[in-house]
Amino acid sequence: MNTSSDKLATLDIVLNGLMRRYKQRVPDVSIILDSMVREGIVANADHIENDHIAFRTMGVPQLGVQSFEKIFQYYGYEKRDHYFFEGKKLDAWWYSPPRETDPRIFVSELRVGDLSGESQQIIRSYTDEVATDPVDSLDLDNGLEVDAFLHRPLWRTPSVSDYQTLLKESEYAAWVIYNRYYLNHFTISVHNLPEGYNTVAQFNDFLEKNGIKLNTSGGKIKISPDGGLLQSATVAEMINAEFANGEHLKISGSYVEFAERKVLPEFKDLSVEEIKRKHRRDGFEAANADKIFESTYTTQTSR
Ligand code: OOG
Ligand code: NI
Repeated sequence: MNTSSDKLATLDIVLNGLMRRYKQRVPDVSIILDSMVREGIVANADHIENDHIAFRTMGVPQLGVQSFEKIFQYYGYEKRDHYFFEGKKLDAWWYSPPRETDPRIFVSELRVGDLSGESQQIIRSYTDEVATDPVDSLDLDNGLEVDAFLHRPLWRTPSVSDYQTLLKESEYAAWVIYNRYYLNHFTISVHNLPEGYNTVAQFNDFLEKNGIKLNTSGGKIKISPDGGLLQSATVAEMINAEFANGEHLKISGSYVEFAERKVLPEFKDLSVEEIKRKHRRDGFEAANADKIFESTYTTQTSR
């Protein structure tokens, strides 16, 4: 019981559950994966490396990152750097995985206390329904229970008017009040793809040829100051969401991201076959992330 191999098997169940539902919610995922197979970029979609996955949370005491992270730390993820987004009122951390083949995890949290009194009151009217940290009562050895938890409502279905009030002050707040712990995105690693597709610039061309709409905030390619991490993202898919009292509204769902991690200067002489994940630029970049968050913002989705 609870050996590390049991935990990894449970982690697989949780990750597979996340990807399954995410594919159902985000039609761009299948469009992209099918196009990659059709064009011969990969023999089959299982060969695609998932660079990282991302979640969003509400920063209130019984929820937020301190609650959410316990799930993945239990399976062997380790907390790494912190990022702060002043304008968007967010904090975020990334977590390195137990196996090289697992995705990194990026978890952000809304600094609820930094919002206006009205928005705080709306958010707390929902989050107060969760009396105690729900992760503490989860059986983390039960992958199906954790999978169910990640996809079950934490609070009542929001009203359209609360959603719209939040949207005006914080698009992130509105996203979380409706979408909760649904996977926000998964990320295709492009650097191990065949020549012609193994840079974000080339992969963006391939995506646009296949009708995929990219996030343009700060330019289509977000580049870290050290030049080692290049990212792009699709614009979130709109979902016809059902709100309280049977009202419907088209809102942002999830999106797909693409990452190119360059080999670090100290490993530049390794042959292609020798290059592993540890030889490439790791972690994230606040300035890139700041623009990627906007994949679900109306400034991008209404373009
Ligand atoms: C996360 C945005 C940041 C990255 O890779 O830097 C990000 C989000 O939209 O929740 O994904
Ligand atoms: Ni990301």
